[in-house]
Amino acid sequence: MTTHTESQDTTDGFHLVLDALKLNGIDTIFGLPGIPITDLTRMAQAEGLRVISFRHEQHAGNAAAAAGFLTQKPGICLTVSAPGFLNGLTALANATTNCFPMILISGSSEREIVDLQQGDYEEMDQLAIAKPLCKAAFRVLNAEDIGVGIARAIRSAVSGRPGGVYLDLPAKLFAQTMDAAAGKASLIKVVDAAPKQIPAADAVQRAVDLLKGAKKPLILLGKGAAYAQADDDIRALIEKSGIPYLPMSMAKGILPDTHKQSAAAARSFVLPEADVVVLIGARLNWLLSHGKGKTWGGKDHKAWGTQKYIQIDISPTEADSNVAIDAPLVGDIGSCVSALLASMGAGWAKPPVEWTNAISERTSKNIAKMAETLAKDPSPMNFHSALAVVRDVFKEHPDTILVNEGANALDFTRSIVDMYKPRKRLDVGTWGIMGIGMGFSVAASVVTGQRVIAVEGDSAFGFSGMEVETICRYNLPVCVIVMNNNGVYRGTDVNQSGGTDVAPTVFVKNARYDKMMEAFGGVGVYATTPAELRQGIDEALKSGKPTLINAVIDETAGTESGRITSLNPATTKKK
Ligand code: FYN
Ligand code: ADP
Ligand code: MG
Repeated sequence: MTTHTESQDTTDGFHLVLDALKLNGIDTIFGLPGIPITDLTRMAQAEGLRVISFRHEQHAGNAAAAAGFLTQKPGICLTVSAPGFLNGLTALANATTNCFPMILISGSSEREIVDLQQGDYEEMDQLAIAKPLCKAAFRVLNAEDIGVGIARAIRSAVSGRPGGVYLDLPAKLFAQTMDAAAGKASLIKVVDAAPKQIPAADAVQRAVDLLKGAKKPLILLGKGAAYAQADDDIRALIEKSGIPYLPMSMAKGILPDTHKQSAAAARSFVLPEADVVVLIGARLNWLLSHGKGKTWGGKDHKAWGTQKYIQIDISPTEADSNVAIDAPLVGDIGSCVSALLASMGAGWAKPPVEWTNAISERTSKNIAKMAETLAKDPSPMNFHSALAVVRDVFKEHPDTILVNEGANALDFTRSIVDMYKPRKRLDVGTWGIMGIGMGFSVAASVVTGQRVIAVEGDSAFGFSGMEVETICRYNLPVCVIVMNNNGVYRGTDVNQSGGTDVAPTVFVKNARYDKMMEAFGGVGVYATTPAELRQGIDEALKSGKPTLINAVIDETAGTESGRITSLNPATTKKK
């Protein structure tokens, strides 16, 4: 390890980077040591930062992204040059897509050699590669600019629409020295990193006027609404207005999913029927069928083309990205929602009971149907009977954080497992990415101190499975449930050529994922019944020990691509 041998009056790049992070309230770094940042990780730990070291940079990056979502502070991911940087880049791009604030800091090799392409160790023009995939990218070449570099990275990550920022730190920078007092003076403590953005009064009035005339209003809550931490005002808006609401997956729990105004169980009814839709931190992207097509009633529907939208978003260019937005409300969600509340005034008329009763009727019917399915106890266990257990656990332990990925494991969990508190559900987000499981779980337990349950498809788990070692190493209270149905989507596919290789979607049958956790000192549980699953979860929650429950699911259970089968291109060739 490089020791700080210079006189006390001198500092260096290593220390300036750490001091700048600490000055700005950063207390945790997710990363993976190696050239040229190994010493930086050691020194960070020595200087009192928590360093969570991973087995692959992508998971460190995902952890940083989840930390950013949960705390509104940029999560930091630290990697080595070229390959390590590229491994982290997927997480950075995903964070940007999801509007999660994070900073990927990568060491890089010498500019002089990189720019002349002379073949340096891990040579790559990382800055140029990162740029199109993130919100902002910066490189610091001189120690005296480290303060500015970190300040710009922090502001870029959290202000306006949050996102991923890349910070390139060439190896030479770390060893540069400068006078300690001048170094200290060069650091910047960022003031008001994510300034409030107050919506214009006329925009608020336009929205209120539109809402006033609505016969079938609907509020759509997205994960931007969860990120904003404006829970009380959002709840007040919904309850005061009496408007039914539909949460996107990571907005579940802003209000408890059991709230009587939740229209979650009547999704396919409310979307085409609503006349005024209020989007709060939700984009009209593929997850909402771009505001068009069958989900919204299709061209034959009586409401087609007559629906009006109010969109609350911090990004002024989000409006009209898919359909015309009649009343855009640009600002931070907290400010916009409280402005709406204030403008609605006293005596706001609740929506017509024909509308709310019709929703309640559908909701009750679907919930009753779901209850019937969940009450069944088939052998072998299927997604429903396993998730009925998880549903009960969350009801009893609402502070637990749920991490969720897979196809069927994702889709079933989303509609079966109710969330009761905000920001307790972390999932595959805007891209439907696989591989966030263990990184998100690590971050969630590290930054909140809460227990985490990760419901993972067996395929999804494979992307980050090696990080169970990380979970064990830091002794984190994470309980991973692998929904094991022997394959991608399910385990019954056959090789259409008749050859000896198994089909591309099929895994080793009856794989013992539980033994992976045992290999590193955690608890492995093999569960074939809901009772065994329940017992495994209860013990994990009680002990807080790293646990992996291999939940053996019927291998015929599961649909290809879960609920998004329609996104598979149709073959033009007759089978
Ligand atoms: C929801 N529903 C319920 C409940 N909650 N029924 C009973 N009780 C409860 N609590 C109903 C709801 O009304 C829907 O029925 C159905 O259950 C599913 O609800 P969901 O999940 O909200 O709706 P849907 O149609 O699946 O949402 C579309 C979507 C979603 C695109 C937003 O599928 C999604 O987030 N998908 C992410 C997929 C993904 O990223 N996959 C990873 C890649 S997998 P109906 O109203 O009858 O429709 C690679 O292959
Ligand atoms: P979901 O997938 O859950 O619908 P999206 O990720 O599509 O959510 O949408 C989140 C939206 O929230 C983005 O358009 C983003 O600009 C917006 N957003 C994020 N944070 C804030 C905030 N603090 N205030 C206002 N809008 C925000
Ligand atoms: Mg599977």
